[in-house]
This record gives sequence, C-alpha cells and structure tokens, in this order.
Amino acid sequence: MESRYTPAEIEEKWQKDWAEQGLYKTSEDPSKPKFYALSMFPYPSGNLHMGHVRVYTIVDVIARIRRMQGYRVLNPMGWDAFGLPAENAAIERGIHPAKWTYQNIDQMRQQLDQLGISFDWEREVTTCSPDYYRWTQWIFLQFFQAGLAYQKEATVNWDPIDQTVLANEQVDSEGRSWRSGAKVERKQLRQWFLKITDYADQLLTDLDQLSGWPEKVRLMQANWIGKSTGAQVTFTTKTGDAIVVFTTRPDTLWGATFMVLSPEHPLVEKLTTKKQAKAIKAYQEAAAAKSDIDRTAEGREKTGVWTGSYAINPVNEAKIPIWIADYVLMDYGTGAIMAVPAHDQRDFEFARQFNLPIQVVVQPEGETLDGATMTAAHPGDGVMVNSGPLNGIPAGKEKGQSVEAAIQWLEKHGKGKGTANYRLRDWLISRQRYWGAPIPIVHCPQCGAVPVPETDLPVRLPEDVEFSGRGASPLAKLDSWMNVPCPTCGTAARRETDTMDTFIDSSWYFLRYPDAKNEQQVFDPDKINSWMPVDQYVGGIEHAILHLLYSRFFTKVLRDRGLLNCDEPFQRLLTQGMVQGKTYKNPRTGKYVIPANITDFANPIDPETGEALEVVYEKMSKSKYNGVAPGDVVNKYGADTARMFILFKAPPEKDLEWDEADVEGQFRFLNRVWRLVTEFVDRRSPIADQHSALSKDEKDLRRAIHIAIKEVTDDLQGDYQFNTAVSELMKLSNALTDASCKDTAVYAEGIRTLLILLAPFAPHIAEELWHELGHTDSIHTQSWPAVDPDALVADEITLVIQVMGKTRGTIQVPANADKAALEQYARESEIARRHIEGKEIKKVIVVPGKLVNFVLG
Ligand code: ANZ
Ligand code: ZN
Repeated sequence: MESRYTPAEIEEKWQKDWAEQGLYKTSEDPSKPKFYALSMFPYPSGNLHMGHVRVYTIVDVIARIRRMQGYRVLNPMGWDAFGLPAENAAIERGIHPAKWTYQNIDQMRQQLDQLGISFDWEREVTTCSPDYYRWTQWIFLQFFQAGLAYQKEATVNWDPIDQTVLANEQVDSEGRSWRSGAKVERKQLRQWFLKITDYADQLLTDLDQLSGWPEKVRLMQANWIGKSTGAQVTFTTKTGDAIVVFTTRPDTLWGATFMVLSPEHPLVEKLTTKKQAKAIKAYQEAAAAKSDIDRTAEGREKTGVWTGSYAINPVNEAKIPIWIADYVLMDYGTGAIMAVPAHDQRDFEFARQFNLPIQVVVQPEGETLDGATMTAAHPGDGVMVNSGPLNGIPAGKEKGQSVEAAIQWLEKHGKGKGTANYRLRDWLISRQRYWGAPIPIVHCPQCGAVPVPETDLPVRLPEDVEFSGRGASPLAKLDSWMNVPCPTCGTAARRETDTMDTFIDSSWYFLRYPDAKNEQQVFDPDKINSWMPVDQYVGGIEHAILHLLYSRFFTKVLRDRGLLNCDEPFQRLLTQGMVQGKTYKNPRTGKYVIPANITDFANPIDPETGEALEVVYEKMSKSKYNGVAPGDVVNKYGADTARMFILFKAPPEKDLEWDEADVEGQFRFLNRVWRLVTEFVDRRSPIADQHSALSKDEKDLRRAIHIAIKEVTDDLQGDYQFNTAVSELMKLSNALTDASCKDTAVYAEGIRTLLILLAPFAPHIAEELWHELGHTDSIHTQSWPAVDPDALVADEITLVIQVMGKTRGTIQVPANADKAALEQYARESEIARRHIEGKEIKKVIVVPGKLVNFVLG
C-alpha cells in the first residue's frame, strides 16, 4: 500500500460512518458501571473558538477511554441559548432572536462534528426551546411551592447598557457588569428572588465532599458564601425600640461607645429628632446613589450624621449616641452595628472624624493602649480589661476564649445569642428582557401572585414583538400577551413580564441529559438516579462561583423535593487553562502589531515606530491579532493533529500557548504512525501467536508495549495527564520503529496496541489504520488493553559506572543482581578496569538498579 496520510480523506468519512452506526449512542446497559462525562455547554455565538475545542477534546478523550474500559458513558452536548446577544442582534439587524440562535447552533454543531467528538446528539438540549424551558418554568414553580421563590422590593444592581438588573454575583469587584462591563447603578425595584440563603450552610459544609474539585474553586465558593460567626445583641432606645446588631466580636461590647445604623434602616425615621431630620434626609439620599463597593471601600473618609437619639448598651447601661453612616450596609447582618472604635478600624476612623469616645477593652501584651492617644484600632489579641465579668480573660478571635465567654454571658442574661451570618445574598433572578424563560406567574388583583398551572406550561414567548432595547421589556409592551384571566378566580389579571436570569437555564441542564426527550416529566427518577452525579465535569474557571454554586443549589432543592438522590451534582471538576496566542507587542506603546505587517519574525520590528517588539502569549482575541480559528487548523492538519497538539502541549488545567511548530510536530508524529502501520501491513506475513521463548529483542519490545499501556492508563486515571500520555505513545512508536523483530507476533501486538491507545486521542487515523489491519469493526468499540505484569519485568537493567562521581559508561547486568553482584559486575567491566587498574579503591558506592561509583584514594 503506497498511501500518504491525508486527513481530509479520512476524517469526514469516519465521522459519517460513526453517525450512521450510532456508535456514540449512550448505552443504558445496567450491568455496566456508569460514567457521566460533561463539558460546560456553550453559548451559541455562532463560532467555535480554541477554548471550546480544548474543553470538548479533553472531555472526549475521557469519554472514549471510559467506553473502552467497559463503562456505559453519557457524553452529551447542548446549548445555553437564551441571553442578550441574540436580543441585541435583533435590535441591530432586525433578525428574530430565535432565528439568529438556531442558525448559530447549526453552524457550531457542524464545527464540533469536524473535531470528531463523540457526543450523543440524541440528547441535545437547547435552553431556548419551549420543550426545555417548559421544564425550567416547572422547576421555578417547584421553588415557588417550596417558598424558595419570592418577590421583594429591593435596591438592585441596574446595568444601564443592557437595561436590566443583575445578581450580586454578576457584578465584579469594581462594580461593573459581568457581561456589558458597564458601571452598575442602583435602582429600587420589585423583583423575584430565589432563596439561596436557606442553603448557605449546606452549600458551605458540603464543599468538604468535593475532594475531586480544585482546592482553589472550593475556597472561592467558601469565601463567596462568607460565613461569619459571632452574636446578635439587642440594644434598646428611649422610645422602647430594640436595635439588634450582628457582631463577630461580642467580647468587645463593653467598648461600644456609639451605634451606627445603615441609612436605609427602618428605624432611622423614628429615631431621628426634629433638629436632625434635614441632615439625615440629605445623607440618606446621597447614600442611596452609591454602590456597596463605593460605600465600603477601605481608607475612604468616613461620613455620617447623628440621629439625635441614644441607645442603652445592654452590658453596662451606658448611654451611647445612634448615628447613621453609609459604611454600614442594610443587607448585611441586621443593618446596624455597635461601634467599637478601639478595636475596629472603620469605627476608629469614624470616631476620630466625629470626636466620639474610644474605650480600650482588649489590652495587648506588653503595651498600654489609651483611647485618647492610639493612632489605629487594635483588632488583635490581648487580655480583656474594662469589661466587668470578662476582665482577665485572654482575648482575640483566634486564640482567646473571650468571644465564647461573652456569648455565654449574653445568653444567660437574655441580651443576645450566638449566631452565624453569611455574606451570600438571595439570588435576584428577574430580568427585564425578552430572550429568556418567562416567569410562569400571573398577577391577580384578587389573589396576588398566582402560579401558572402545570398543564398550561410552557408559557411561550410571543413571536411578534418589537425590539428597541430601551425602556420596558418588550414583553411589557405586548398587551395581547400580558392580559390573561387569573388561573384561580378568572378575574382580569396580568402575566409577569420579567424573564428568568439565564443562569437558571444552566443550573439544571445536566439533569435533563439523562432523559432529554421526556415530555411527561422533567426527568424520570430512575434515569436521573442511574446517571447522577456527573463523574467528570470540565469547564472554565470563570464559572467557579456563579454557575457552579447555582447548580449545587438547584441540585439540593430538587433533592429536597424528592426528585433525585444526590447531594452534589459534580463529583470531579477540572477547570481547563486558557488557550493563548502569540502576540507582537510594542512594550512602550502597549499596542499590538498585526503579524502580516512583520517582515522578520526572528527580530520583529514595529513597522510604524521602528522599535523592537516583544513576543508574548496572551488570551486569544481579535484585538490582539492572535486568534487561531479551529476550522483553519482542521483544514490544514486535520482534527486529529489539532486534538493531539492541544492534549500534548500542556496539562489540561494549565494555560496553553498555541504554537504552530508544535502543531507541525504532532502532524509529523501522526505521519510516522501512518508509515509504521502501512509498512507493517505491506510486509505482513503469517505470524505465530505465542510468546514462549521470545528473543531478547522481542522481550524488550513487549516490555515497551506494556509500559506504554501502564503509563497511559495511569495518566488518565485520576489527574488526566494527557501530555505525558501522548509522550508515552511517542515512545512506543519509537520502540516499534527501532525494533528488529518486525515479523513477529510481538511486533503485531505492538502495532495493535499503539492504535488502540491512540484511538481516544486521534480517533480518525486510529480507525482508518485499524481497518487497514483488516478489522471490520470499529476501533472505538475495542476493550482497553490490560497490562501483562510479566512483560514489565526486565531481564536486564542498565548499570551506570562512575569513577570519582564521574560517569564513564554503562553496562547491561541481570535485573535480579544484588548489591554484591552489582559491585562484582562493575569491577570486572572493561570501562571500570580502564580507570581503576593499579589504583587504590577507597570505597565503592552501590545504588541498586542504578549505578556503581568507585572512590579512589
Ligand atoms: C463590633 C466589632 C468590634 C466588630 C470589633 C468587629 C471588630 P464580618 O467578619 O465581615 O462578618 N458589621 C456588621 N454588620 C455590618 C453591616 N451591615 N455593615 C457594615 N459592617 C457591619 O464582619 C462583621 C463585623 O462587621 C461586625 O462585628 C460589625 O462590626 C461589622 F473589634 O461588631 B463588629
Ligand atoms: Zn385571582
């Protein structure tokens, strides 16, 4: 056979063949162990990028190996298809969001198929399709019935570009929208929330179950949930009102010299004296315009206004003034604090600003702090002073017993209680946009918020809407859609016009794949329990909080509704690194240069300024001219090479630098495999199928074969070291090339093994060559090879001979030689004799299995 490796001739052919055979249809054979492999589904932008290619390739290799290892594997794919880009396309180009979205999906599905990914397309889900969002709405109603979906008036994050509200998680640390990048504004609106805070404690403690997740992601979630332990303490006012505060330092109660309420606190109006009313009102208005991030920024000058009222400190009856200040947030703790300026820095700054008293209650060792002279708060350890019953107790959040003692005292005297507080807020899910799942609620003047009956689901999106992108949501302008009779009493009522945050769609899509076509139920309990949890999830680190936390929350709620059995949705999580492209950057101007404008790539020069350019790898992006289109790579080298390169170039969790030379390297490797196999086929003569009395050459080759099996299998077991697995394949291919026993059964075993081990990585070429070997079934249905432990045992090992620590050569010795025998072999070797003859040997160091070193006198 005189053929060249031409990917274009084989890849499409096999993709068609696999689809026709239904090769990747999910097996439901209950006798097999299950393996649920999942990649985060994409937003259908229309174009696959290298980041996608990387994730899907990683998951595909895992799925293919597990199938060969005898698992029934679920490896599905779908589309996170609701969201703003479709609506913006509608506004800009007058194309309906549905049309735009489905076109993009078709395009991306085709691009995915070109990569030879073994998805079971029969389970495809598309979140914008009514037969999917029907169940999104059904799940919302489950939350509603459980009291976990509710409406409230709230100050919300408003994105002025996208014209919608955002959840807290969707605003970054600089107060910008995760999607549009716009500086978020504050608005007072009545919105729908999901009560994720009810699950705060479980979401935190169950992180312990997730040993298969990156530590970093678990930590990010724990920080986001943000549990603080401390106490709630009740202060009273002259008016007889109770002000409850949350404090992590109840031990410092005796040092509380004033109180601060959030400007939005409900008691502010009542506590404000006539004299202070104007100043308080003005301050409240100013605070309302500021974001939480601005309000709590460190080091910012403290502002505030006294209400004119006092409270009584419950531990010592001291009369302390009540202020309002914007650094106290309404939606954390109770929205009110006791201020302990001696030990809290914000309170300290506030006290200095307004000349309020500072009382030290924790005295650090070897120092005597004085409230009048201290220059900063002392938040650290020490001994309790000026604190009545707590005096003398070691203090401090970490080491002291003071907090515990204070809580005991409060509980005993009925003035407070130990409690935990969370940073996590309820999830704001209303969006004032069209392209999302309508919230299935009807507002009735008689009955209030009434759920749409299950039999009326889905509440379909109307098609004839106008997209302007301004003002109210398009749904709120469509009277014919909005006006309906109340499902309960028949009174004229209005549909809810908000749609759901698209993160809701992705919080349960993995629960639909096990039973994707079910029209009667969200999913069959047997099917869901036979597949969940996901065994391996792969996706971007950008979802470390949002999507992963929401999905965990949904899973727990649905479990509590009796719909499924597992506590956690994703057993193992791999967050893949970025794919970076080569950029040519002017270090002075920071500008990127288009590669086509560079003449000498060895010494790249900025054509505009004549300055030398820097070569750096950065995340692929149009603006940096460093993107590589997956389609171009596939056309030039084939999908198998693209896959091999991606897997070989970097461990999956690390960033990957796209490098054409290394892509070529993988292409050459596949060419070598091609030649190796085609030459073997051409030469093939009948081979005796037995391993007894193997020659040394055959034994060595057989050992190389089984080392490869062992190493590749191990590399793919836990941490998915694809890069080293590919190296092992290369080693085996080299061993086959170098072998002189090419007409033996062992060589045939080597060729067969190389192809089977290669199949998950480069599925097309492996299939083609497998058929060249004369097989008529698919290589992808073969069993993963087992290691023959006998084959691994080496007859001989290579022993290094050193003299005075310097390597002089190597010799072959029996593998089972003991220390004394090794020394003997070394002494008698030509190499050693040349260097030691006639000299005094002071010492011989023997490292079994490795080396013998002669130390001369
Ligand atoms: C008195 C005190 C003394 C405090 C001291 C700290 C140190 P974390 O750890 O983040 O939970 N606080 C409580 N509610 C607040 C709100 N709504 N806005 C702003 N600050 C608030 O912080 C809890 C501490 O932050 C609480 O403990 C309270 O100040 C303040 F030496 O109470 B502390
Ligand atoms: Zn009604």
